[in-house]
Amino acid sequence: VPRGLRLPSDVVSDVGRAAFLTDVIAGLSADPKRIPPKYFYDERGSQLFEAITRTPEYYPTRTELGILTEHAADIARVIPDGAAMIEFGAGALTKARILLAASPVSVFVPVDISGDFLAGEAAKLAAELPDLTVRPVAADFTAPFVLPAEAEHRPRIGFFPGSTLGNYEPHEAAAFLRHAGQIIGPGGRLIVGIDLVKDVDVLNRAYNDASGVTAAFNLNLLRRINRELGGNFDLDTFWHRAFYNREHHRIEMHLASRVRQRVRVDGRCFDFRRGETIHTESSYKYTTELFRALAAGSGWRLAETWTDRDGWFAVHALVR
Ligand code: AVI
Repeated sequence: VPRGLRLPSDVVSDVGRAAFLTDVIAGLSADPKRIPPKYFYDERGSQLFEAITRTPEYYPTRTELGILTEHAADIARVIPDGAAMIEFGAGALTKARILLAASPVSVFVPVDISGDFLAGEAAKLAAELPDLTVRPVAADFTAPFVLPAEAEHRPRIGFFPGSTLGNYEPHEAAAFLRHAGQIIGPGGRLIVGIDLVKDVDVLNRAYNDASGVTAAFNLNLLRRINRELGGNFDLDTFWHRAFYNREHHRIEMHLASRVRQRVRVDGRCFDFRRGETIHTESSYKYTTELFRALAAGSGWRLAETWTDRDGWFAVHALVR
């Protein structure tokens, strides 16, 4: 590449850095301090999240996989023949694979921001299921995006597993459900996986695993700020704090300062009191009734729910 010629990917990463910097500066200037959880997922953060899903304490991923496997045929019954399925934030397609193998879906549209990874996973899936048309879309699924022509003029079904909706503030979750409704259209369906309210000890353990992977995942955010935004966070002076907040029915993750200190990011100073935290994530838990109300307020009717034997996780079918 000639010097001075900038690749589109460089421009994209500049835009990404600018948004990250803006959000970090605004979040560290706020009281209480906070940083949006979407910034956890750089390459190392994504690997650490995968590692979390394999810890004995973190039940959501394996519980949801169990529900999808056990009830695939029942879930498939809410999917009309010849439907186009749109998965929001698709990743490795492990969960969609289970439903697609059991259902009458003709066109599958996985949507994810990391286009290269998605293209590889989509090609593997297309080879496994030759009767299925797979059309990946590399886009931010929270913003409007263009559906491939093959998904037009078909009944549409959305798929949003992983309790990702739980990482949104309730008003954001409602906005997302309305946005998904617009993409899926009248008469469409949406299958959502969401973590349930449960015993507080089970919840607290899931976000405080004994091997410290969740702590490393949380602290990696500071490492990322140091590397990408020229921060000087000393990781040894912060600790991972996660607890269930009953009033808001959410797990909160924080990074707490062990000492009184001043930190610099991109030339700006931020003061921390001893014990002061940055709120890095909320993970909302919904009873079925709470979720029914959220859906109803966003233009959806809760039609069916599948759970595991312990009632720890739910897969809901919503109808517009
Ligand atoms: C991705 N998301 C649903 C996870 C959760 O449980 O809220 C992220 C996570 N944070 C800590 N552990 C897992």
